Amino acid sequence: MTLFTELQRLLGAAQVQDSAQAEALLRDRHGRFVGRVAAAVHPRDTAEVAAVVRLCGRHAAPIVVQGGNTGLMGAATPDASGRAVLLLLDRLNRVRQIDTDNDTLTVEAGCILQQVQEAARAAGRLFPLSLGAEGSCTLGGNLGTNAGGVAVLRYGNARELTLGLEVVTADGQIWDGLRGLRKDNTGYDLRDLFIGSEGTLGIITAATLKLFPLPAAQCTAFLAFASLAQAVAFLSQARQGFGAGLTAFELLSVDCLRLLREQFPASPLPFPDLEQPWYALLELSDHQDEAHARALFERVLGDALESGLLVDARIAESLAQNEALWRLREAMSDAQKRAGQNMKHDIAVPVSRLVEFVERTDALLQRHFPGVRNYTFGHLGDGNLHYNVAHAPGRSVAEHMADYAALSQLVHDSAHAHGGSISAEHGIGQRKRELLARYKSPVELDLMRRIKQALDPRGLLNPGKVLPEASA
Ligand code: 2HG
Ligand code: ZN
Repeated sequence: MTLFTELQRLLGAAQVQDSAQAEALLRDRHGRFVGRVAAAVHPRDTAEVAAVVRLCGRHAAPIVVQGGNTGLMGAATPDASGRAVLLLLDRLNRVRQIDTDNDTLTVEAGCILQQVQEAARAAGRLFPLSLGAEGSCTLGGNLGTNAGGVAVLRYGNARELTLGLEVVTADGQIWDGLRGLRKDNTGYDLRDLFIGSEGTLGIITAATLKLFPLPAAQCTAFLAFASLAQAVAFLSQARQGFGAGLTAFELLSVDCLRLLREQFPASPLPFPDLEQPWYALLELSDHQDEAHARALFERVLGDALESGLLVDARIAESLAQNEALWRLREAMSDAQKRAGQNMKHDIAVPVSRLVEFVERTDALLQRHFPGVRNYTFGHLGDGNLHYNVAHAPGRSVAEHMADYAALSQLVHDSAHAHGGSISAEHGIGQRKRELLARYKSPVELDLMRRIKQALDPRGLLNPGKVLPEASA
C-alpha cells in the first residue's frame, strides 16, 4: 500500500490531501518558498499525530509541521521533492484546562493565538503573547519559532510564557510534559529544547501556559523624538518611571510612517507633519484604575517633555484612538508587502549598542549600496529591530533583490560585530540556515547537531531547516 492510501486509512479520506488539493499551503505568505508534498494531513488528536509519525517513519517520509503559515523564514514550507508529509494541527484546537488558582492554561497547538488570548480573558486573566499575525498564527507555530511580538519587554517571549509541553517524538512516542510548575529542577530542560526548534526535534501538540492578571487600565501614546539616542534614553526613564507597568515600546522611523501614509492614506497619522526622525508607540498598563494610570502617564511624559528628551506626545483619548495607534504599528508588515519586496533583517543588539549599530550600518549601506531606503522599526525595549532595506529610487525591486547576499551579509555582520543576533524573533527556517555556519561557533553548531542526532537520528523532522548543511 502507498503512504497516501495508508494515511487515508488511518485518518479517513477527508483528512488527507494531495499536492494539488493542498496547493495554498505549499507556499509561504510572501511567496518566497514553494514546495510539494506526498500528502497533507489533518489528524484529530495527539494519538493520531503520533500514529502519522510512526507511519511516515515506516515509509522514511519527512514530516513538515505547519500552523497558520505566517512565518517569514520558510520553516513551514516543504521542499520541492514531493516526499514530505505536511502535518496540519488545525483540528488540535481545544482548550484543555484553565486553572485560575495556578494561573495556567493548557491548550492544543492548533489553537489560533487570538483564541488563546480570548480563553484567558474569559477566565479573567491575561495571556500576553501578542503579535500582528495573532488572528491567524497558531500557538504551535509561536512555540516552534519562540515568537516574540510587542509585549516581550514586560512578559518575555513564547519560551518564557510556557511551563509545560506535550510533544510527539521523532519515533512517534508521546511525551506528556504538561506540568504547570514554576519550579522544577529535575534535570535537563527538554521543554526549552523543543521551543524554538522549528519542528526539527519533535512535534509540539499542546502546552501549559502562564497567565497574568488583566490590567485595570491602559494608556497609550505616540511619541516623537529628535534622535534615536533620545528614544533610547527616554525608554530608560520610562522603565524607571513606570516599572512593570511599561508593557510596550515600539519604535518606528519617520520613513516607516511615510510608508504607512503612502500605503494607507485613509489612516490618519498622529503627527501629520512628520518633522522628527523617530517615533514610538508607548503603552502603560495599570493595576489600580484609570485615574491612577493617567496621572502617572502624564507625570512621566510631562517630565520628559520638560527636559527636552521628548519632542512631542499624542495621548490616546479613547479606546478607538488607542486601537487606531496600534493598528498603525501593526500595519507595518502589510505596508511593506504592498510596496514590494524588501530585504528583511530581524536583528537584535544590546539596547546600549543600538544607536551605534544603526548609525554605522546606515552609513555602510549608503557607501556600498547608494540610495537604498531603510525601514527601521521594531521592539526597542528588546533591542530587536526590523532593519529592513528597500530599493533605491530608480532601481527595480528585482535589481535590488539581486544584491541580497552581499547587502544582508553587511547588515548581519554589523549586528554580529555589535554583539547581536541575526534572528531575534523570526527564527531560522530555510531562509537563514546557511548563515548559522558564519555566525555560530563550531562548538555551538556541533552541540546543535548532536542534539538533532539524538532526538531525530533519521533526520525526518523538517529536514533542510535550521541546521546548515553538514559540510558548511
Ligand atoms: C513586526 O514586528 C513583525 O511587525 C514583522 O515582526 C516584521 O515585517 C517585518 O519585518
Ligand atoms: Zn517584530
